[in-house]
Amino acid sequence: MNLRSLLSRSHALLLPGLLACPAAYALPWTVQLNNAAGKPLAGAAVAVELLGRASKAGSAVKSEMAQRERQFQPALLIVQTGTAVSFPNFDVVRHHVYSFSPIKVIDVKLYSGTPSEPIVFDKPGVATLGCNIHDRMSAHIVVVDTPLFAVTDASGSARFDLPAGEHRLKLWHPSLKAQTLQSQVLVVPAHLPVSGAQTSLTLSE
Ligand SMILES: [Cu+2]
Repeated sequence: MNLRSLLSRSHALLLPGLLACPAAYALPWTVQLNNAAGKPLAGAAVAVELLGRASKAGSAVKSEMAQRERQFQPALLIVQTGTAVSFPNFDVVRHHVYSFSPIKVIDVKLYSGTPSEPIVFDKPGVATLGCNIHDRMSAHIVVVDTPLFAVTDASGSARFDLPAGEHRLKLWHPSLKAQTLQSQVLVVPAHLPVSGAQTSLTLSE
């Protein structure tokens, strides 16, 4: 047998083994969130720390919390710990953005355009933003120790591609009074249907 046929034979032998053991592959996993009344919970922050391990963003990671038509956009921003967030003001009026939250105290006095220095969110948790000029302006920045995060859609779901393992799921929604994320174990088994799987959870105080 020459080398070529040996290789193709071993590939043919290996391939079924790989297909039967998909643990090394990330597969679709849906997190479905409901509120205490059993209704889909849209606009919730969902993050997955792979194998429960925290990971911080590199120094080049950036994000943005804009102000348009006297509102923060988005109302809920999720970033990985270490992300530099800029606060561009697209309105003709000036804003004065503040946060008294323990993870990040902010006081960007009256400004137009984009403040030159972004703000680095270096601790995990939730920061509540307001504007000193426009009382109804409010937004949250959720800071998580993982690059795997999403906001739940109108059906209350967030989708991830996850490898097998015991991961940590972090959850938060503005309706929660606590400014800390809820945390629980998420076990993705080694053998999954290729179509993936779903976890349904209720998020309440
Ligand atoms: Cu304002």
